[in-house]
Amino acid sequence: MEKAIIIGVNTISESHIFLDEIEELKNLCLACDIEVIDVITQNLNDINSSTYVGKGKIEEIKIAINSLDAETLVFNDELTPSQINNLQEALEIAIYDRTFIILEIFKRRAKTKEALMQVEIATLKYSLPRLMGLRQGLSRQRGAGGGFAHGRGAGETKLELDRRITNDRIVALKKELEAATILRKQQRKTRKTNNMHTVCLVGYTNSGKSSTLNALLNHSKGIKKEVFQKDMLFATLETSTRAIQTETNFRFLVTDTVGFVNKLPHHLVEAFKSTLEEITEADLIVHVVDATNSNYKLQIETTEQVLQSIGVLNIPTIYAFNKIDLLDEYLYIQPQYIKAIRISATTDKNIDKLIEMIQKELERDFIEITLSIPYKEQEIIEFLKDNGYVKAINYLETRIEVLGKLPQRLLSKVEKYK
Ligand SMILES: Nc1nc2c(ncn2[C@@H]2O[C@H](COP(=O)(O)OP(=O)(O)OP(=O)(O)O)[C@@H](O)[C@H]2O)c(=O)[nH]1
Ligand SMILES: [Mg+2]
Repeated sequence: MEKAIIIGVNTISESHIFLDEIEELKNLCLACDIEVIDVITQNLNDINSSTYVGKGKIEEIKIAINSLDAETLVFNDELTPSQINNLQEALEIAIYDRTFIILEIFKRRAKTKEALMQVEIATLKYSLPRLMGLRQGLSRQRGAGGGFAHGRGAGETKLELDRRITNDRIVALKKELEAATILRKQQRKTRKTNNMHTVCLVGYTNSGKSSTLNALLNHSKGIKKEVFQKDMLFATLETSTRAIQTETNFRFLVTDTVGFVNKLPHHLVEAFKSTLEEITEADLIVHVVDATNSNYKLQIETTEQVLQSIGVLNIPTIYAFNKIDLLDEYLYIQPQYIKAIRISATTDKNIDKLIEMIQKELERDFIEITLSIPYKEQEIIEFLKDNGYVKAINYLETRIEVLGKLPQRLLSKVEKYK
């Protein structure tokens, strides 16, 4: 593993948040096979615009690099191109920042063509203004830092060429991605015309979104294809949608989405917009929270900020405080989380209640009806299934009696069978 020192500037007054952020960065590093051998921090009112840390700190870092045999530095914030250049000049070592690490993890996790394209666009956009600094870093650091593909060689003309190639590649990728986006939109439209309600699972990375979807599937009738869940950051990069059918035949779709993280690179959010767009069209959001994390409130805020930035507004939200099996004490939930539930996706605790809550939310405008349908008009039952749901069917001698629910706006369509 590559040996690295983390460098962080603490500009926040609440220092425990800063320390947790560093802890998180360590995990992010680990996810790209980087071993953190030391952490050097500095308290400053503002980040130094030319060298990130203060001048004096540079000397301390130099000594640490030499005495610990560090191969790279990982900075806790996104560095500007000039900061990278200046630091490279002063320290002569490969330099990564938080953004680069997150991009690298996404790159390693991406499997579908769409995700691969999205990550590549984000990475290229991030490296475009930084080609110079990153190139120096890697050419001086031959061998170490391999695996991170950036331009090699030196010289102005080569740099210009790299810039042009990068730009062309971004344009080509965007075009290709657009085609994939159109397909995704069409799929969503089909679902909409089927009138199935969609629920989106959102939340901080590793909070248990995929596990929650699997737990919901466990309570569902019919086909069950589980999604990938794992104790690692950004296990899910692709959204996947599953249909859930409850005991009472209520059906809805649940979409598992990519997790968020503190300081999620804006290029990534931008590149994943087409994937994340799905959330903007959800009827209901289930915000999965890792209740065992001491910073869960901050994680909720981070998630909500990202949601806002992609245009998710005013969608009813249920907060699912997950992993309560690991808590010794009863979890107190602040009243600001109006609709909330304590769950455990792995022990199945309260998953049935969560389904009830989801159903209640989605059914807000549903009215219960009893219909008496002649046998020759039984296709109306399909209509009922597609647009609402059927709780019970009773086949009588001349007619079919159906108990079900339908959205208020569609009641007129079945008026004559009432
Ligand atoms: N003890 C316990 N562990 C859980 C619970 N829910 C999820 N986990 C574990 O938490 C880890 C992350 O779960 P995932 O479902 O993959 O989390 P995610 O939110 O989908 O994560 P990303 O896709 O990486 O954003 C896994 O190791 C799960 O087994 C729970 O209720 N209790
Ligand atoms: Mg997941």
